[in-house]
Amino acid sequence: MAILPAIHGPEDVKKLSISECRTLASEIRQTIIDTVSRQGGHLASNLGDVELTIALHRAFSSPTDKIIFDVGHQIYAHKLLTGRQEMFHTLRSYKGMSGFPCRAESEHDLFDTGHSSTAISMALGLARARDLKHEDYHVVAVVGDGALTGGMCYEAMNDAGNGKNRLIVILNDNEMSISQNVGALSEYFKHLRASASWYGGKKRIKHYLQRIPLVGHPIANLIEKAKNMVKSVVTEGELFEALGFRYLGPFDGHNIDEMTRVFEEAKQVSDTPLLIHVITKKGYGYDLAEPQPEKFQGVAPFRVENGLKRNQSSKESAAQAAGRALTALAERDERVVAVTAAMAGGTGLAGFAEAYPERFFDVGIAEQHAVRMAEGLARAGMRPYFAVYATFLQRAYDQIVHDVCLQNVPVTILADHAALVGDDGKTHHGVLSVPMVLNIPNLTLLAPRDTDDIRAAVEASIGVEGPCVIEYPKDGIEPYAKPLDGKAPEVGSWQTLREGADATVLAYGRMTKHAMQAAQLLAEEGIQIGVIDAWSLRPMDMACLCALFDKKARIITIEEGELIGGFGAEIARLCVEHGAQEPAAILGLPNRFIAHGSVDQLLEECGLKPEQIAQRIRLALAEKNDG
Ligand SMILES: Cc1ncc(C[n+]2csc(CCOP(=O)(O)OP(=O)(O)O)c2C)c(N)n1
Repeated sequence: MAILPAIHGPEDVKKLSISECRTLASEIRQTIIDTVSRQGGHLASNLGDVELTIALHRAFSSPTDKIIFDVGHQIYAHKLLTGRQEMFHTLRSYKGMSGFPCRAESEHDLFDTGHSSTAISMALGLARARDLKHEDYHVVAVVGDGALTGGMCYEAMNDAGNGKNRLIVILNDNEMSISQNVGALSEYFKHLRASASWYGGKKRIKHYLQRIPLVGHPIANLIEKAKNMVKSVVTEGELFEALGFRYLGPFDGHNIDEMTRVFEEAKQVSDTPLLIHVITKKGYGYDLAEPQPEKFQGVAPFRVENGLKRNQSSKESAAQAAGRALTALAERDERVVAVTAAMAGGTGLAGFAEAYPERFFDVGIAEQHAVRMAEGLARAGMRPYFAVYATFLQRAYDQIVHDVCLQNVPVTILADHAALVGDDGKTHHGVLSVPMVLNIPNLTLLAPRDTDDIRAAVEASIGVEGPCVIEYPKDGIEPYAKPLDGKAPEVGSWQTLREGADATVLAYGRMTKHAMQAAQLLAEEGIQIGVIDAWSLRPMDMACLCALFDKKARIITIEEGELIGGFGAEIARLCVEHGAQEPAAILGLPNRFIAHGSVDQLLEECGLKPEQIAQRIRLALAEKNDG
């Protein structure tokens, strides 16, 4: 390592020669591969934008100029160039560096982000504020071609193109979302890349840029030339031009020199928003990732020499269990169709897509559209299943309420990555999904406790003639307990896993297991705790609940979700409604954004490990006894 250690901030990048920049790029790439192979993380995207990031920091002056990376999963090079090398080895670990932009870490990260397709809106807001305040800096949004399948980008461009605010959008086009990018737009980008002007235009732009001295020319003249150059060279960007952007490109996103010059040139254009199209290769520079970048999108720690996971596990994940159950359901029922918003692999739908390609729809990063489109499918007699991470489902709240529940159509949502997700941190925890949907009329909400019950919930959902959400944490929890009555799970019916005279825990999802473990610990000291798996969160098992009320059972609720508006809060409300004794304790997650770390570490921080639960129950019962 020669150059990277001497980079303490963007100003050091500006001092480098072009050949030093190339060396820097390979050092950064090596650092990223080494670190991600130990810590896990988003590898392929981060290898793809190293040169782009260097060029950005050469041409622009962060933090005065505002550089906003859409999603934010691709900012490792940015972190390494903005004074965070020393903590880079702690990437995604508890109390270590976040894998996403994080304001607390650096003034060069403007927002804490992790969700897609928001950067252009943010950038436009900044640009408008800048212009209103008569300030002078550049605002740059870096957006991937995958993120550009998200509708918010077009809302923002439509708005931006209407005005004259100076704004630069850089389209980082690698032909990939997580997997192959989808939709008509990806075809359009293909056309832009393949067009003759990609080569011809590139040469002419280069020639043009070389001819124009950046210093000493009247700016107006320069701008006029830039305008003409763009008009004469590029006719293919008409989509962006129609939205009011001036289109430049496409350019080679691994050519630091060319990109720097294009960005310098772009800085001179002050009367219109610009879209600069650069082409990069996902996984660039790591021979295992280049041919199969989707395998190296979000990776667990792996061995650099062969790309294999360091901890091989044959355990079935929750997504796999759900995906397999859905494929089995589709075999029996031709109405079953599957929908994903660019997350087929992550949500376990790859097998379904292979088995039933014509009944599988990848809609791009478009959760709102996915839900509304699923409603259309359901209205016309199909049984759509939309598999999505719980955190991204937040996008589609109104579609769930207005388009699905109000119409009362049978759309089922498989909300994976519910509860705490671990190292992706605060933008990715799915801890709001229960409060988000628990109160929506007509909705059935199921939260199975293990992989067998995920299967059972998917099976049961076909019998639900209305909207249904099935939510589960990402880690596959192997079956560990049977209901005392031996009955299979049924919607609206809770399962008693353990009897106990001193108190009864109502829990769902992963917390059911922790409750069982806590009950075991307490049993060893003579405290008898019953555990009920309240997996059918809506409809609740009112017969079971009223029986608890009648026998004046001391109820304790436990959930790995936000407490305000959550399951425990609803049980407390029902206690009041039924004139029953209030719960002895309502345990769950605190009302704050929880950072990254292993799920275990985060649960410990929130007091939800089995030993901690046991202690909290001990205290709650002691207090009630004293009272
Ligand atoms: C609203 C939302 N849905 C889904 C995701 C999951 N996700 C993270 S990155 C990504 C692909 C982004 O593709 P692109 O913008 O082209 O960036 P690349 O990884 O190819 O560099 C997806 C689908 C997300 N972050 N936000």
